[in-house]
Amino acid sequence: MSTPHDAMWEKLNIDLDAHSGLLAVLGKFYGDIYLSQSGRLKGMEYLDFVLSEVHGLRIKEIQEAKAAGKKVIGTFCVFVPEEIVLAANAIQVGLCAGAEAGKESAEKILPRNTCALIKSFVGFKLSRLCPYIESCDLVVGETTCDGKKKAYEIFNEYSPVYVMEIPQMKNACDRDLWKTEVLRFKKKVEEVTGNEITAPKLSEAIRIVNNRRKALQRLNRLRAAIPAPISGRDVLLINQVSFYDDPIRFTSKIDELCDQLEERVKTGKGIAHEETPRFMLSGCPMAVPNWKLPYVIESSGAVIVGEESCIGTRNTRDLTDESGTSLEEMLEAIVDRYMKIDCACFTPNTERLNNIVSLANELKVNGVIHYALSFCQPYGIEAYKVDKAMQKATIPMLSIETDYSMEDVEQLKTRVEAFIEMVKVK
Ligand code: BJ8
Repeated sequence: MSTPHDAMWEKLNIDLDAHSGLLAVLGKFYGDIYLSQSGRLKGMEYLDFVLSEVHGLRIKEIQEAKAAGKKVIGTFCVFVPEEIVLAANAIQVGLCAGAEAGKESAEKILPRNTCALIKSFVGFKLSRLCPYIESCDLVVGETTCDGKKKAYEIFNEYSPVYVMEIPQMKNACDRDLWKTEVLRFKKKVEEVTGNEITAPKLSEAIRIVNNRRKALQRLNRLRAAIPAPISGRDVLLINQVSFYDDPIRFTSKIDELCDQLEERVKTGKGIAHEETPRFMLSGCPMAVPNWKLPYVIESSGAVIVGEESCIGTRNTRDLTDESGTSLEEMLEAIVDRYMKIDCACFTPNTERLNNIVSLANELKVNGVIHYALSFCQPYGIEAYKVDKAMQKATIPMLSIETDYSMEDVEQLKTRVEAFIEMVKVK
């Protein structure tokens, strides 16, 4: 079926037939998982709209910005400092990698036992399915896990990738390395955009990105109410959309939604009964449209009240210090803020264990569901330490390993239902 956006997609070298198949599946999936919910806030209509136009109006807006001279920078990791990109008057988009589409092409060149997120971004590129990737003037990779690091070398044959080196420990020399990388990235962004990053521009960019984090922090505080006033699926969607929507517009929409949420909390109303088991998700990021596990959990009689993940609190918990006035001070603040990220690629990673325990206690959860993508070594192996920390804190934990396929939905449902029964008895 042709759409008003076909000409734009064609210009971006998108495979129109495969792409239309992808959008049809996405639309059906969204209807079943999101639109079927009852008691959603009015403010979620904005998110429904953004998602319905995910490859349409937002791409059109990006193309118009490009025509006016702006550059687009695509990223796969929350380590890439968006403040620097915005300060150079460019647009940053988080490239999603949350679907199986393109898996067959990816498996022709990647080992089958590669994590689904990596197969997804390689598959999207090889199958010409993602208008965001095709809109990028620069794609930024990073040396977090080995799978990503090596996959970027292959991705680079199809589309140039600039790779940032991410430290793996948190000693003084690691901070020095990270500072060097932040400065190298600043130089690269200035080169690509042709715009110099000045102190006033960086200060404004820090404020914009912090404001979005503050709106998401407010959302997280409000959703912690008992009974839960918003579903975990909806909050996950909001976090996912934050990676590619315009940051100023997104922040104002989320602030509006939070006003509605505040009203709901005052009335003591929830989307689930107050006795409903409250779970926190912890682990790998869930990129659009990876909604499988949240759907399984919430359709089994529990509610998700927090996500310890990069598409969740790991990305919104820390603000960049806004007190610096010189460029040097602001860059130091950025270096410090990003060094706080507790990705499982770090060793040791006790910060993450402490953060999970304190978040689980703050949210008054009945249990933590640890989520690792199959073949993800950092999160899969760290699950053992998380489990020990949860035992010490006497918080029940269920460890799940899965991918983007739908084959294990019934099996997941059985395990989640058993976990719900277990926490109810406790
Ligand atoms: S800061 S979590 S966004 S790296 S799931 S590709 S780790 S094998 S995504 Fe991540 Fe940055 Fe860390 Fe966050 Fe590798 Fe694991 Fe796959 Fe992963």
